[in-house]
Amino acid sequence: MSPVSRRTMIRRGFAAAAGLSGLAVAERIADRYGLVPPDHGGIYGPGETLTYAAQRLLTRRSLAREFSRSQVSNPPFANETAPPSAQFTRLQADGFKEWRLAIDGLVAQPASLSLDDIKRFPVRRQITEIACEEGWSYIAEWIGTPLVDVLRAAGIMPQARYVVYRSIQPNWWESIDMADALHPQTLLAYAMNDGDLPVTFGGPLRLRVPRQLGYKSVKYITRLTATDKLESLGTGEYAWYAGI
Ligand SMILES: Nc1nc2c(c(=O)[nH]1)N[C@H]1C(S)=C(S)[C@@H](COP(=O)(O)O)O[C@H]1N2
Ligand SMILES: [Mo]
Repeated sequence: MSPVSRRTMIRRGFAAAAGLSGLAVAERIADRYGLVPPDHGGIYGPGETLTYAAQRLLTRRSLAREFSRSQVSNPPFANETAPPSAQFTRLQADGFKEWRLAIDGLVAQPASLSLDDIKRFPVRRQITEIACEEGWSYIAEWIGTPLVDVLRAAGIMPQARYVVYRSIQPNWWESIDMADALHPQTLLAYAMNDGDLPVTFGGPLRLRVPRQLGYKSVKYITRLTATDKLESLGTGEYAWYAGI
């Protein structure tokens, strides 16, 4: 080996090592400030940590863009979902009177809320864009209760770090951190564009998380669980943190 190429190799080695330790340092700092996302392991892990940490430092309180009424998409574009189950059809036949949202985990008062219970909380309306990771999006007005109000009423505990939310659709769930769970734009949405939330758009109840990609806005939700650690990341095809 000639001395030159050897020096080159050493330099490259240093560069690689510096790059790696840069990531390692970033990870340590992220960890200290609670900025490590739950999918930090694996080959995309360091990248996920940097994305999440950078977004959270910059955007913990930032707002998703809201639009004017004239910008609402007509017609909106619904993603395809699996056909609702027999259980869903039964609930639908009854006008969703028996629909319940369970709230459990790290809350002082676990609860089971009907849609009417949820509608008694403060109402917030917002016109935001929902963007699918596949590239399409639409703008709609969503009407519902800020998730934060329901969590506070249930006595969310300070140890809670995430809220897991599940759909009546089997094996469909996601989770968000407290920055999104307590964020004023995160809604338990039961209405859309001045009508009830249509089933194709997640009715009777959907979590709208407008600061993240569409797959975090789970349709037909029946259960919220506050937790300090995630046993599973969710439906899981994509990154856990999908901030936009
Ligand atoms: N229960 C449930 N929620 C879901 C989905 C689903 O298939 N089932 N699809 C997700 C995805 S990938 C996207 S992009 C949005 C699409 O929302 P839309 O149907 O209102 O367009 O819903 C999300 N929520
Ligand atoms: Mo999507």
